[in-house]
Amino acid sequence: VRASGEGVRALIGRVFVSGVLLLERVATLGRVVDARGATIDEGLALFFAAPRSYTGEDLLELHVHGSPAVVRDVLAALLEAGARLAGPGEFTRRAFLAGKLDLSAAEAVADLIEAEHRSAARAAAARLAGGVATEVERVRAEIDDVLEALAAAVDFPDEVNAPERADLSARLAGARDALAALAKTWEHGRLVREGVTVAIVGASNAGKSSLLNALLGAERALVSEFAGTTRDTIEETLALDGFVARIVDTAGIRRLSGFATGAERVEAAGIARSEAALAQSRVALVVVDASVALSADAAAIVERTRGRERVVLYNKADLGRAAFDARDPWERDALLGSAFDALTVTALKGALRGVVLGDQRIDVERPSLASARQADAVLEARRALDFALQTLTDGAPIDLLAGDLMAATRALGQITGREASEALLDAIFARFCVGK
Ligand SMILES: Nc1nc2c(ncn2[C@@H]2O[C@H](COP(=O)(O)OP(=O)(O)O)[C@@H](O)[C@H]2O)c(=O)[nH]1
Ligand SMILES: [Mg+2]
Repeated sequence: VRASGEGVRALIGRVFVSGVLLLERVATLGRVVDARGATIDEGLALFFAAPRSYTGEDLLELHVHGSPAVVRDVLAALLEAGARLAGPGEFTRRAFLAGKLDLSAAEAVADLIEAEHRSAARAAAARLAGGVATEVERVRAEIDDVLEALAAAVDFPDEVNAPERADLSARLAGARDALAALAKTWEHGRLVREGVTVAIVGASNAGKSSLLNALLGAERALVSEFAGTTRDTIEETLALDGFVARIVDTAGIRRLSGFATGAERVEAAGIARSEAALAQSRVALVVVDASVALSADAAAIVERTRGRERVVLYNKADLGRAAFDARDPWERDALLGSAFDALTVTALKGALRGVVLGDQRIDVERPSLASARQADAVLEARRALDFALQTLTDGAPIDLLAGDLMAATRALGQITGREASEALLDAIFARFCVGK
């Protein structure tokens, strides 16, 4: 439980009792007490004096036993002693206001808390180290330099030579390209953070559930020789060298006749969920039984997923390859293999990576933009630079550049928080949970 702000020193006297003096930055054993002095718990107190704390303010941490009841009582004691509950992200917000973090680092804190996956955590940590802010500030400084040169030439036309147009163009184009590169990291960053949803679809009994299990290396989904074993969708997370795939196993999709029996109605509900999973996924992993002639249901799914991002696996190659050999010329890149074969599973992971990444390399250590807000700001700055560059090519007077260049620096300032509005801060810190 932590408390931050001016009243912290007074709070300590009311809620923490120890035989020894509570020194700054020294874990001290004692008792946490309520307003009547009754002991709630024994624990450690840590005091950080301003400005050397996370928030930049006086900050107290009470380390108590993890039972929710104890924590609740400790909170109650602090409230009674004069504290109030923090808003979501308020600690980090105060850290930002005290100049401890820039805004992109504060967002990285939120991502770090949310990061489910190691590579996502690494990317968040890289951003926390200030990579994005450094790059943005570099570009901003470059534009500021150009602005200064322009201002000097406009204010003192007799003493200062007007900057060379070619030189201005080169500098602004450099800044624009740096922003374009930064914008590209947004797409990558989103892959790392949010992952990609992959729906395993196909006719029943094609081996979809077997494939999910093989991909995960664990028996997650029920497999049987009876068609219709999978009724509901099952979702699991798979790390694929650089990004996370959320793999959804679905019930087999087939056309049902008009008059449905009770069992078929249950099946129809399962099929509806499969359809929804397919519609919501980015990538379709289509599984076809290769060992027998292509069924109408299998053909329909292959047909329907053509043109979207997908991987087609003709499965059960150990039993035969009739359907694979009879496949459409469109499906030249389909895979032939078996869910029981490790090489097939490796090839499949490679194919999924290929579909999602193409030949891009994801470097999770590279700082990347972390939010649509940051991406928008970069885009806005880039557009302003494009206008400025156009002005230069058109041969218009160079004092016309200033407006666009100022717009560009303003947009970039929103990323590091130099120009952040109160409303923007509210929106960002609302993402945090209370206590962070
Ligand atoms: N021989 C062989 N059998 C397989 C293969 N993949 C799945 N099966 C079997 O096919 C049946 C249906 O598999 P299942 O994964 O439940 O299919 P689903 O209905 O598409 O989920 C089970 O008996 C599996 O053991 C394979 O590559 N080779
Ligand atoms: Mg299944």
